[in-house]
Amino acid sequence: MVRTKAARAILREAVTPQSALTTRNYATVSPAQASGRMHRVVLVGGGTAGLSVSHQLLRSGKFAKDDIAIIDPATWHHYQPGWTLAAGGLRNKDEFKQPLANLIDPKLKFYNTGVDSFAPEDRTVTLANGDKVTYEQLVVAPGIKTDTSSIKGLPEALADPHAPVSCVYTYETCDKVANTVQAFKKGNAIFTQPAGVVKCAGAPQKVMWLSWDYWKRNGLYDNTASSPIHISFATGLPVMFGVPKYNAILDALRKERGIDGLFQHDLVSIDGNTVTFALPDGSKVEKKFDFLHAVPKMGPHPFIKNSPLADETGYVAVNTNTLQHKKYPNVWSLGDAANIPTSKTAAAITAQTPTVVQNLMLSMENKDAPHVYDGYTSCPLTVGEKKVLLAEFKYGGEPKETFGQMFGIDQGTPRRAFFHLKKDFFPWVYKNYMVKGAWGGPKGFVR
Ligand code: UQ1
Repeated sequence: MVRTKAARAILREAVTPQSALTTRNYATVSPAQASGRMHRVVLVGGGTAGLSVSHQLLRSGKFAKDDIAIIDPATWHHYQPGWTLAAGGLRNKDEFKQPLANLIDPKLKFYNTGVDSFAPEDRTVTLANGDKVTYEQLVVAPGIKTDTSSIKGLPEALADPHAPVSCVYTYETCDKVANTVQAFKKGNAIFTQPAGVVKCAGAPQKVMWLSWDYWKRNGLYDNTASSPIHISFATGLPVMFGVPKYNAILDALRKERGIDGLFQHDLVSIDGNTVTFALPDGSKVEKKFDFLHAVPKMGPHPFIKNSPLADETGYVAVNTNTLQHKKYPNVWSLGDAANIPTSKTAAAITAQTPTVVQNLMLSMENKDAPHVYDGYTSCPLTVGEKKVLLAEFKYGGEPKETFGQMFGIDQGTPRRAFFHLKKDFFPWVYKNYMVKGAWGGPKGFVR
């Protein structure tokens, strides 16, 4: 049966529960309809979450060309977990970079531009160029912003090729980590982690462990105070890691390796070779450094924070189990921008994607049997010596170990096999399967 696009839209309208949200009058054609900028599903963000969800929706076979649209201003898509490997000198950062347009199936409409604002009552997104796009279902997954200017002096220090200051969290600076590590021979090395939200909360210490490994292999560090290099981990948090099981192991490793723990030290500024930390009692403390790995504050993009979709934290207000918006039932959010109390990682996206995909489709069919996300996330912690501690946990900081369940092994023990998963398998499966909607994380390949 041949149906026109308009007829399909009207049919859909009749069967879509969200049609009750807004009564649309087909006698008055909106600018979005007139220009064809009307889609069944609109995704804001073509990152790990946006690509996984859009391609899994497409794989369901229930969507026609241009039914689904992605809005993203980026030219490049980066596999950010790869940046730790670049920082450790294990891989080249350009191996993890691809043109975003190449990763988007031609059946998806791609708006290669930013979002200006959301009008959820009208089911409309206004693009940066003023165009309006309407949707039946909206998926919000634009990630978060790494704000190097949140630390006074950091942007200048990062840009100065002679300053021994680097940061794993940006494409521009992740390889500077390896360069400065390799050039460093003697003095005080400080690795920081801010108080507050960061993506992949283990990355600041992964960089430290990989640097430790390099200096140790090169005879510059022997886990004692007599080494030419002295290492400190200065974190805004009271612990090494938020999950008690893994924290105990990592803190023991820190002590065994002679690394100073400066807890509840929140980096605020860099001036020459002096860093200033804020302490919980409101006082400040200064430290001298000869090498610095600095991690800035991160937070929601202003167009999310200032939108009707955000709660008071600035993140998208969703039910933490169904990932459905608390106020607008045809809006969903996953990934770094969603207000869900779990660690922000690509592994988390593997578990959040089926929840959004299944619940969104059920909602379109007016069915109600929600798929539940349990907070699963993972942090493959490179601890040096070609070993990885594969932390996997869910809401409440409770371990949920894939290989523990399968083979009865304890993932708290750093292992070589996990190092190869992190260094070789995950980048490969991400590039060849996950961005195409064909990888389900611990559940394996998607049919
Ligand atoms: C995963 O699926 C994944 O995506 C490719 C990662 O890369 C960032 C991971 O770090 C992890 C841990 C997973 C989860 C998969 C398994 C098999 C534990």
